[in-house]
Amino acid sequence: MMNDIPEDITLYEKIKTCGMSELELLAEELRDELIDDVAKTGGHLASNLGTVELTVALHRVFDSPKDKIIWDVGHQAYIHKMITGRREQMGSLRQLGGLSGFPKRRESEHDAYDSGHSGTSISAALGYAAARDIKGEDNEVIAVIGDGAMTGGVAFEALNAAGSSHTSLIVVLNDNAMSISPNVGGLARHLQRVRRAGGYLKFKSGVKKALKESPKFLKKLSSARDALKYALLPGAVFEELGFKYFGPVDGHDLEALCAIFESVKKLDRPVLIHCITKKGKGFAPAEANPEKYHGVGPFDPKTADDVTVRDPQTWSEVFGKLILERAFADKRICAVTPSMIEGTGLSSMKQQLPDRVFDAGIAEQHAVSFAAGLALSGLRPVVAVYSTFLQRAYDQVLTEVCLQKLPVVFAVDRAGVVGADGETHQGIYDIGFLSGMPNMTILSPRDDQELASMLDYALALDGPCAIRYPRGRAPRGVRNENSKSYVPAPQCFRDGMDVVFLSDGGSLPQVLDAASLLESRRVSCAVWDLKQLKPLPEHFLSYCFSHWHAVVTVEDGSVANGVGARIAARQKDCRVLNIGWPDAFIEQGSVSQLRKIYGLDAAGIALKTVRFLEDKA
Ligand SMILES: Cc1ncc(C[n+]2csc(CCOP(=O)(O)OP(=O)(O)O)c2C)c(N)n1
Repeated sequence: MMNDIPEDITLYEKIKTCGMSELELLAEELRDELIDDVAKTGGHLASNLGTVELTVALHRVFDSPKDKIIWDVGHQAYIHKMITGRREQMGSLRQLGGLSGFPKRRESEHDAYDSGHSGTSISAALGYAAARDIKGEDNEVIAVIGDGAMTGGVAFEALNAAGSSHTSLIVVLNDNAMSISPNVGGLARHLQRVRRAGGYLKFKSGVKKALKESPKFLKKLSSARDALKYALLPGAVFEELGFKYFGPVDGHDLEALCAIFESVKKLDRPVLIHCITKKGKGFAPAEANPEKYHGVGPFDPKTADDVTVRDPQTWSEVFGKLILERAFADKRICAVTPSMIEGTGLSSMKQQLPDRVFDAGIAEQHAVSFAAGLALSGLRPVVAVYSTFLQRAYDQVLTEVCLQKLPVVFAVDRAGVVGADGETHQGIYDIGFLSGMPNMTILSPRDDQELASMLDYALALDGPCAIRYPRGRAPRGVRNENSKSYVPAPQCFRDGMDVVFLSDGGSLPQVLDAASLLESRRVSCAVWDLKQLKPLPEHFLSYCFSHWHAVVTVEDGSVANGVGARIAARQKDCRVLNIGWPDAFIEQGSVSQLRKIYGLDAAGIALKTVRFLEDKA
């Protein structure tokens, strides 16, 4: 069909040179290929299906890598990867050693900014634009941000700064009305009103009209009635912040997108182009259920059936059931989550007790301060959040929750290495940063029953408590009939003479297997589950240091500032080895592959221990 285009030119060049109807066909071809690729590897399917035309149009009009395209979150940049020379490698997406599921500067000069966490694209773009101005260069800078990501405080901070910067900067707002779940908040409502009003900006003429109107129109506002009318106009909120607003634009109409992008090129001011897209576009199951297809494992593209064996019960599911039961029993209990209702297991509670579940938007800082307010008013908030995203709220946890010793429970999901999402998503820093917070208690359950006991314990505490548990399958434990009287004291799982392992709950299965391996090599190992990682059990540690010559700590977290490092700092005469993830960024791969590479599987732990015991110096 691409009759005018020589076969051997790259996709990138084709996009720049072909006719509009070929461009449309090309977009469809890429969409089909994307579905087949993601069906094999898993990934952020629905978000990428929604940005096919947007991405093709951006590359048609702008000149990457000279022009900088910055993807917010970066989970929607698959088509960008295909266009910029990585089409053949899509089969390796999110695999060990393969393409990242997010933009990575080391992968391509077309990836202007490494991302993974949301809301930062406008700030980074403004930085690029300011540097361009200082250096006297003339490239374009474009931030592509979703309506979900726009709910984060950092995105508002950037809009505030960019709007008054008078510099040339293009923000493309990809509005599909969805975060992972339906988007929330006042801005989402404003955008919804614009969408419902219907009608898309008709390119060229519309752009010219919009450009003419802006300043004069504002001056013309004389009466309160006019001002009110203006406030209801699409994009008024962005105009007030200093952006020239264009939209809404049909985000699947390639011709319209190209025309608008072309028209705003070289405008000497910040502009915002409001594109309306459909999450999951072009794949019926994803259009019907964009939440499910936001992030998927491998599936059959014909039947849409999941082809991976599902974990029988995940930690998130266990937490979801437990919090719902507790909330029914105690009216003070409520859940807060920064846009992770589904991922943290809160969907049932949201359905059954909608008034007691708060989706804060992708706004971790707000979620934590909001929970602080709930706690001060006598409620018992549980903030359900992934370890990696809790990083965003470090200060609120420290200087608001911990300083005021507020009874806020943090259900820290995806703690430890998470796998395919790679560096930006590994939950290996929370032990380190939470340990430095006075008044904080940190708990680490080993199975579903212990999560129940720990949740009850945390809900009864007179201060903040973080319960951290990994991604994936939760082992089944023995039911504790007395869960209300539970105390998280260290528990012995195995006795031995030569060395004692002190483990967190997440590493316990590997540690017990390592102890068995070592036993077969005549190394007699004791294994204790610490359960509580802060405060540390001082008496018990003194006992360990006097009873064994060698202590090995194992944790599913970074060794830098981890629980092991704190234990090692307390010893006097005893040798201590800390095993955990190295003080580095951990790449993508399956959790078992990564455990093997970094010596955190049973064999690796056994080997490190043997070397440590042999090295008596
Ligand atoms: C700080 C932070 N919190 C949470 C997430 C998890 N997350 C990834 S994508 C996403 C939804 C993004 O919605 P939107 O920007 O509208 O993009 P869409 O997927 O709808 O295209 C969320 C909550 C994240 N990446 N970063």
